[in-house]
Parts: sequence; structure tokens; C-alpha cells
Amino acid sequence: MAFKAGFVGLIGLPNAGKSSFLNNVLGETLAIVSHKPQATRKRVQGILSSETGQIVFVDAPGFLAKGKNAMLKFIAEEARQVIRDVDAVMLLVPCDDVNADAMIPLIDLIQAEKKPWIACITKRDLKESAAVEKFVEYCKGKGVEVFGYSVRNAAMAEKTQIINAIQGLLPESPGPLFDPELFTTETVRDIAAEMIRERCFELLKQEIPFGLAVVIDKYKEDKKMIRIDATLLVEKESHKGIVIGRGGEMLKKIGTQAREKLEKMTGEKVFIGLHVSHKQNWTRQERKMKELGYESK
Ligand SMILES: Nc1nc2c(ncn2[C@@H]2O[C@H](COP(=O)(O)OP(=O)(O)OP(=O)(O)O)[C@@H](O)[C@H]2O)c(=O)[nH]1
Ligand SMILES: [Mg+2]
Repeated sequence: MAFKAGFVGLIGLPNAGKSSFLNNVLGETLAIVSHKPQATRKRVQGILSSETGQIVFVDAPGFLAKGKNAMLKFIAEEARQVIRDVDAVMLLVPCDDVNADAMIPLIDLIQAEKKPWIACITKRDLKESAAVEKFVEYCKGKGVEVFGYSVRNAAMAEKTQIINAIQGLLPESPGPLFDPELFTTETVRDIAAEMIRERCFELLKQEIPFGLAVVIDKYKEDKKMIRIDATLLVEKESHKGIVIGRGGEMLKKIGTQAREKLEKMTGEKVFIGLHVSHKQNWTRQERKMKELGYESK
């Protein structure tokens, strides 16, 4: 059997379970997961290597028809760009919320870009909506294979089946594209920033996490530990106090939880020092977004 390797876009509407799927198949907490939409802003690459192939998963932000501010425009463009950049696509559709109308422009785009694709009905442990059957029929009518998955209770056999189908979409390759020892192309520094942002997404309410960026000011790794100093950048002055919390309690909670996740991932001792700063309406200004690394390629 010929060796296969390439990039597979994890594509779907916001909240479909794309990042959860990536973490689950890799067995690592690499990508940020949240019940709130637009958790993923920039692509994250995870690598799955075997004797027969190498799948480079590209976790994309949720597909949006159009963005209302600069951040949402960036997210919308990034999702489109991932579709253009990859060799194949897996379209993820949550079984409890199919939203066929919003999916039409997305499927049109995958087909216009001539990408081979399969579909995956996610969150199979939840109650299935009546629209699933119709969607499965629609895919089959197009000759597209459909799989089911749950990060809560997928059996090994289901995992293997879906991995094999994904690998089958990839081109033949003389060998792996990346060192098979690696599970990601991201740096620990980048993962740390996303882990901190994930805790903010989880712990902060209303619009605050959507206007929050994490900037790593200092990153130092030595034999003893990883030391990280980061700034949580908010877009309104009034958000600063909320992120800090009474007596600094919220900031401490964010730091502690992010540290625990990072220590688990790296197996090293981690120190995280956080402070909060404010940059007025940065999610509405492309120039400020670029400075923070949110720049379309
Ligand atoms: N019950 C259940 N919940 C799931 C499953 N997979 C994901 N979720 C939940 O669905 C929510 C969204 O998951 P994400 O993985 O962040 O979704 P996403 O598609 O990456 O979302 P965006 O990055 O915002 O587009 C989270 O609350 C997850 O815990 C699953 O298999 N079962
Ligand atoms: Mg995501």
C-alpha cells in the first residue's frame, strides 16, 4: 500500500466540535474548545502519523457567511483560506444542530475548490435532530461518505474507520511531511497563549472573551521549568476590572487553570504571570489586529 500524507481541513459551522475532534484523535489538548462560538480564531495544525501515512489536521475557525467587525472578517477569511490550502476536507456537522441552510455556501465552496471531502456527524452522544437523516441522504446523493463520532464515547473501531477514510483522501507521498514524533507544528509558546485564552473563554462572561487577546511578553524554558509572562488585552477599559476580579481573584483563577493544563501537556513545571491591559476596540481595527498576529495570508 502506498504511503499517503497531506493536509486535511476540519471544517464546519461554529461550535460543530472541530477542535474537540482534533484533540480527541490526537489524545492531546492542543486546540481551544468552548461551548461559546468563535473559540478558534486561527488555524491549528495537529499531526497524526502511522506506518501507512501522515495526516496533518488543520483545525479551522467556524465558517461564517460574513463578518461584522475586523475580527469576524478575519475568522471568516481564515476558514475560507484553510479550505483553499488543504488537500482534503472533513466537514463536521453536530447531530443536535444541523443547520442545512448555513451549510450550503460552505459545501459549495468545498466543491468549487475541488477538494475531496467526507462528512462527520459529531456529538453522537446527544439527541439527534430530525434534520440529520436528510443531510446524510444529501451527502450520499453526492457520493460523499458520512461517518459518526462522539468525543465522549467513540469506540476505537470508529476512530480507526474515520482515520482510514481521511487518509484515503490524501495524495500519495514518498514519506511523511513532518517528523513523525511531532503531534503539532505549533510552538509551546503559541499553545500556551491559546490555553490561557481558552480559560478566559470559559471563565469570563458575555462579550468579554470575544474581545480578548493573549500576548506572550516573555517565554523562557530551562531544565527546571517553563516561565511565561503574558498580557490579557481587552477592548474596553471597563473590562479590565472584571478580568482582574475582586482582589485579583479572576486573574489568579485563569492563570492557575491554564498552568495546570500546560503542565499536563508538557510534563514540565510551569509558571504563568498574567497582567491585563486595554486597547480600545482592537477587534474593529485591522491594523491593531495585525499587530496581534491576526492577519490573513
Ligand atoms: N456532548 C458532546 N459535546 C461535544 C462533543 N464534541 C464537542 N462538544 C462540545 O461542543 C462545544 C464546541 O466544541 P468545539 O470543539 O470548541 O467546537 P468548534 O467547532 O471547534 O467551535 P469553533 O472553533 O468556535 O468554530 C464544546 O462545548 C464541546 O465540549 C461531543 O462529541 N459530544
Ligand atoms: Mg474550534
